[in-house]
Amino acid sequence: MKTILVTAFEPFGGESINPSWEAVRPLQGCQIDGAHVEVCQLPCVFDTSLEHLYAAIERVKPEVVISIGEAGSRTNITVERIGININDASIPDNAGKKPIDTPVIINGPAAYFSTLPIKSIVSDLRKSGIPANISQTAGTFVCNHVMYGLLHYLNQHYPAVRGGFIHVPYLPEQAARYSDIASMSVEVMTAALEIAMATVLKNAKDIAVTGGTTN
Ligand code: PCA
Repeated sequence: MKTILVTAFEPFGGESINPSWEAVRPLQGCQIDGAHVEVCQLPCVFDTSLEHLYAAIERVKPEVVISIGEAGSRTNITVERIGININDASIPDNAGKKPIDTPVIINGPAAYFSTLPIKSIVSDLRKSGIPANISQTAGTFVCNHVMYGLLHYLNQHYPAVRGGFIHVPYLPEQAARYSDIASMSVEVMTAALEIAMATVLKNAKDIAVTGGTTN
């Protein structure tokens, strides 16, 4: 049986909740189209997050790895296209580290593309009534760090394993502190991740759509 590893983050930046973990937690042990789902929470800390991620990959030996994080300013589910080899933090991580312009991996390539069928995922989410889009940047904080580190590790050690990153927006209770910020319920986020996993399992290759469909 195939196994999908889904990771999410602990709260960060003074928040008491991280929507990525709230959405991922219910998926532990569930089956998606005959595949088994294992979930893992990562610390929001540079380098330590990757140590936890690599340990989970070695423990679970997954066929697919999808990492999830919070992007509070975004309006919908965003499927990341690319992870870049840079750490450039504007706030401290949960260990107080605030790297500026350091590489994720010394002497690593500039970037890695997601190996998930990103446009198929966006297309399937939209068909299911869930707002979604491709994102061209995962930022330069711990989420990009984990996306780049994940894709580097898979490239080096498990080239047949597919991986990528999806950002989720705020939960309604987080957005309620502001006057005009988008949010999404945890149930919709979890459903979106179930759809994304099913899409990955049934699409070895991505669909070729461009323009208004997914951008
Ligand atoms: N979001 C942050 C790090 C952890 C998280 O959930 C980010 O987008 O980098």
